[in-house]
Amino acid sequence: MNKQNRTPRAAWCSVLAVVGSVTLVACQSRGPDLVLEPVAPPDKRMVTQGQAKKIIVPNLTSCAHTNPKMNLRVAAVGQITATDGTVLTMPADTALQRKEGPLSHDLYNECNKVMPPNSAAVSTDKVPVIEIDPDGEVVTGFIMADNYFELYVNGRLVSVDNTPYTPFNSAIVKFKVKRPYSMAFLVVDWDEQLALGVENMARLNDSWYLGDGGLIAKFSDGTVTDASWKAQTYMVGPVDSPGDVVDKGNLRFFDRLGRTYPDVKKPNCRENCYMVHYSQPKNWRAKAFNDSQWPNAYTYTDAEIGVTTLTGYTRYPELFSGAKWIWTQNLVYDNVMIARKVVR
Ligand SMILES: [Ca+2]
Ligand SMILES: [Ca+2]
Repeated sequence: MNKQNRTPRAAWCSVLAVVGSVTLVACQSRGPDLVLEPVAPPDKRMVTQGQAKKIIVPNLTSCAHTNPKMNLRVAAVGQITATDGTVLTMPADTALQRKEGPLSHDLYNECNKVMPPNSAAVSTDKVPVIEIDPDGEVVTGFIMADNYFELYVNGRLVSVDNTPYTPFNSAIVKFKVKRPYSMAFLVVDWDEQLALGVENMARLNDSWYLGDGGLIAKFSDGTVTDASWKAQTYMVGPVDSPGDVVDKGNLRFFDRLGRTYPDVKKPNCRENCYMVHYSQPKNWRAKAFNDSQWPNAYTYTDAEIGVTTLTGYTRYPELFSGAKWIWTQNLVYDNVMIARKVVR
């Protein structure tokens, strides 16, 4: 066992009673040491060109209540073959499509007419508790992802975003767990022109709009999304040339055309654009997955995220206070992100 892979055992003690000259002390361990796996081999880099034409799911969104004013868009799933022959699912292979795991409990969702007017009107009573450790503490979390998230705690799937694209929704999750524990999010910036990362943005009268991502979450045990999280990108583009995306070990860079709105520019390639993909490590969901070589998350302001249409967030400032929006290096050109945190 590599000593560097171990985290020190922590404990805190409290005085129960003093009887004469004897002091009774109770100590509680913060849980067993977390032994990390060896660093995984490098992710395989793959390249696609153009739009995914093969559609395998016409629309993953099921919206019970619709109205003409809603920002309701089609969340299709497609396939495209990379230049090395790998068949890739676009925009991502998700638990929602595989029908795995518990669907998210709504904090705010126009599709289900769950729209509490403010934080005081939000109830967490009916949120089911996913039990990971029977003797753990119940942690309640508020989550908003642009656009889709799935959350694993200690490798166990605890919440699958029930609305993968739009309307923008937010969720409440509860799980019972002991420290140290891991959280791992897969987050997808969905789009219509699959494998190009291009949206049909009717609101802006732009059918070739580059969407951007974002994840914010706050948990009752004090854990919040911030720069202490790890965040890795798995899909970068659209780019004029695959060589525009530069790898340095586990760091992936593309910032030539900007990182956030309003300064982002579009590439010239249109339907011939390339997308650079990376294979996800087999065990990224696991508690002991070694993310030490991953970059830390970048934090983004409300203005950079563009929260004006994210009512499921802006209506509940108290529920998200102290948490930061996170993503990888490029809020626009990085389209699929895995974010991880070990809570000690
Ligand atoms: Ca969503
Ligand atoms: Ca994007």
